[in-house]
Amino acid sequence: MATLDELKQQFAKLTSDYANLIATATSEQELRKVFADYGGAQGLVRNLQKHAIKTAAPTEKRNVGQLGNAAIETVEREFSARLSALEEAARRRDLERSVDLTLPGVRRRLGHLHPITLVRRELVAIFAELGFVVAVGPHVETDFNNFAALAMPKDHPARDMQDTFYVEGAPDLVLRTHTSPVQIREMLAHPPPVRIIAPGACYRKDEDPTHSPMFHQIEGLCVDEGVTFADLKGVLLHFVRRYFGETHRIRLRPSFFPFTEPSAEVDISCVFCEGKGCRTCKQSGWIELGGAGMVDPEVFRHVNYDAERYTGFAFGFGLERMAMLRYGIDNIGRFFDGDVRFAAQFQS
Ligand code: 2U9
Repeated sequence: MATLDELKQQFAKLTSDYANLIATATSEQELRKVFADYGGAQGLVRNLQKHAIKTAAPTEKRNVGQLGNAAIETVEREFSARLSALEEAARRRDLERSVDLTLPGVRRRLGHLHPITLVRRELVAIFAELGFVVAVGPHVETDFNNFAALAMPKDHPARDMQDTFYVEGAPDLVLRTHTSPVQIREMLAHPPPVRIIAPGACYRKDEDPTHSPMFHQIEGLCVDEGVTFADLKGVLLHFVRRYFGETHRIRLRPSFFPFTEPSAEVDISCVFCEGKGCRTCKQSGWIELGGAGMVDPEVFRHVNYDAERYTGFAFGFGLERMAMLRYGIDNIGRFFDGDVRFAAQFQS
């Protein structure tokens, strides 16, 4: 049996070895291993304490136990202190290698609105000032809404003018070839007066520098008692002046559409040469913008409107064409190839 002094020295030797080991431990894992070896339930300090108590004289057991407890307390206190020091060092290392808080932040790149969206919003705002309300409809339409109600029955030659996408296995369904079916839906749902503007995507089997199989139109329709061709001219002129500038003029040339009578092509004074004559307008001073006309009474019959009492005008523009003229874009494909550098140029 060792004396109390000898035991004191043995505990002191263990805690001193322990202190040296934890001072050189460089990771939490290493530190915990040293702690377990000395201060753990099966560690050197506790084993010595257990053995000393077992072999001590009954009157010494209490003193021997206290010596062991003091050594264990030292081991635990030094473990906590060293653990905090290691954590603090790791935090400081992290801070040093991460962000320099004095540097300016990285500016996030924002997305851009597509030029077609910009044009659509601007046109809708101009027509809203004149009391036109936006109407929308599905892109997959019935034969009736897309053709028949617009005075284009099955055998009508006008259907050959449009190369239509049909829905496979559903001969009565098509991808709408214009936004006119939106107006048909609106008239079937509401009695006159109506004053609506229908912007949206349309589909035709066309593809070249000025045509895309998916494109966008904006069509307007105004039906009431006493609506005249003069009202149509006034609305078109107001729109052109607001959108392209006060100095622009319009010209209406006789044309034909199955759903309007009379019908007209709408030209504007050339946006590039202001009507003087240039390559784009082929020296004519005029550029074609879209079509317009008075709604054919045949259309009114299909939507159960009284064609004796009501008259109406309608017009249609291509949004891509409008954007090409406004921004000087020469190829319609640019709108659809998804290049953000293209869209970024038109942000207002
Ligand atoms: C109803 C009745 C009549 C809409 C009209 C046009 C003339 C027209 C196209 C020209 C090429 C648009 O730019 S484009 O893609 N449109 O020429 N559209 S009158 O007439 C309607 C519409 C709806 C019920």
